[in-house]
Amino acid sequence: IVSRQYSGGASQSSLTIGGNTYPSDSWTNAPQSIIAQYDRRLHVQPNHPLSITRRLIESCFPGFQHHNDLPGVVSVDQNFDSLGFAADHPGRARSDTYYINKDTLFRTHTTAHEVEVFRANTSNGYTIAADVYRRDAVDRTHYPIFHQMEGALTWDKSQFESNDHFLHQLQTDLKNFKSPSIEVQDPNPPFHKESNPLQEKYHSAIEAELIGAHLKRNLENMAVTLFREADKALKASGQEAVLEDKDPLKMRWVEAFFPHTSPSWELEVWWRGDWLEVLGCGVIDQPLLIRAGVPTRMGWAFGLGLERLAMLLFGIPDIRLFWSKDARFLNQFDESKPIRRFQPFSKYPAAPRDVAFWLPKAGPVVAETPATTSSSPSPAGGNATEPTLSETPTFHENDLMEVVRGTAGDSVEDVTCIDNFTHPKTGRQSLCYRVTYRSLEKTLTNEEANTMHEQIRQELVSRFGVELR
Ligand code: FA5
Ligand code: MG
Repeated sequence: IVSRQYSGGASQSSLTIGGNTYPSDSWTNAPQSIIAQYDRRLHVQPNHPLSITRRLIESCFPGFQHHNDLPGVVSVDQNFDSLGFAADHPGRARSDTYYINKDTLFRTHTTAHEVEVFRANTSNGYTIAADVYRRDAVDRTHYPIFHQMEGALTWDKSQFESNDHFLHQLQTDLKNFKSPSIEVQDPNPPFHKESNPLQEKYHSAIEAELIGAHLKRNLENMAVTLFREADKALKASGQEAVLEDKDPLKMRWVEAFFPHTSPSWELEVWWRGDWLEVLGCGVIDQPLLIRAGVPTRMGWAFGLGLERLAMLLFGIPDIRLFWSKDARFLNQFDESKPIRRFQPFSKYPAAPRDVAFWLPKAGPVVAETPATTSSSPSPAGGNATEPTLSETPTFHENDLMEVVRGTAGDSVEDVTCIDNFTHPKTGRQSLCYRVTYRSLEKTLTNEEANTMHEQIRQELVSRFGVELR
């Protein structure tokens, strides 16, 4: 029953992205603002904070092969089907994913490349760093393009089956893996074997246990490396360090679900008074490895967000800064030196403007509940809606975010729903959003903010048939 969704203005019959041309169709929703930023490749720009963070993580996995050049336009098969995403998995929804056409999209995670990299199987372990794309909220921690880093390690099953020495060695390694500087709450937490099975059909209990433990100890080690660097940078800038030398770094494992791993976990780290989700991981789904043509391999994989870690390492307060070409930003980072805290340049004044409107009466309303989208957890976060074409435009909160980004770009710091009201008699729904305009590079005049805001209001009317209040 979902209807025609916002196409981002892509009304042409084809799209040209990175030198390739793709036919568009009724699934196309990738806007020019995204296409224009394709191929900035921030994660490999020398001295860029995302590149520095990537290299620091790579250094935690010696001997791994590092893939940093895999192109961001992938097939639906690569991004979803080959990873075991169900046909009705919400991550596939057009409200959450940028489609180029029904078969082609901007990858929503680096996992899109797992099958091809396992197929090539040139080494036991690898990382993949790349730009990923998700339709999402507008605020200081969300940007429609961000960067992920994937890591995976596999063994041949025969190593487990026929080699007592190998097993013994692995067990001993794991036992000795106790870093004195961390405190892991519940290093091997219980999980639900029904929803997060041990893959008994493929893995013996000891194999599953060893792979899971090896995964967790390696990632704990990586987290220690990263957070110690963050702490050193804090101390060097004269700020109060977060970790005391003798205090352990606190972490915990939380059960998670991914179609491409089982069992799965998320690692959270206690940082400045809060639990911070750092990554998702798990034992690789064996059917995925079978599809990749390496049925005798088994192992673990993880995926993390580079911005999240870079913001924490360098103290970068707004995710838009990573895209800045301003020398006052770029000149602060030097990959040949220890990490230093970012020194914010002057903050320009904010210009908040509200927009309130009635949604059109006809058609179901696909809108997220106010102010909850910022925690949208996975490529899966969102509404499971199977798009079929009809004449009624449907409104999803991410469509508004897209109108704002398409019109005002990086001049908007935040968009928050401040009122959501359904008229008791007519049943009509009214929404009010506060759009906070603030450039990172200059003071916006009242007139500039007004002009952008008026454009956004008119777009909402023409795209979705809303009635402005
Ligand atoms: C995934 O994308 C899985 N493919 C990760 C994975 C890989 C699991 C391999 C198992 C094996 P998720 O959507 O949670 O999961 O994203 C992974 C990480 O990316 C998060 O832990 C977070 O660090 C980061 N991340 C996710 N969404 C955002 C966002 N909007 N902005 C910044 N970072 C984000
Ligand atoms: Mg997650």
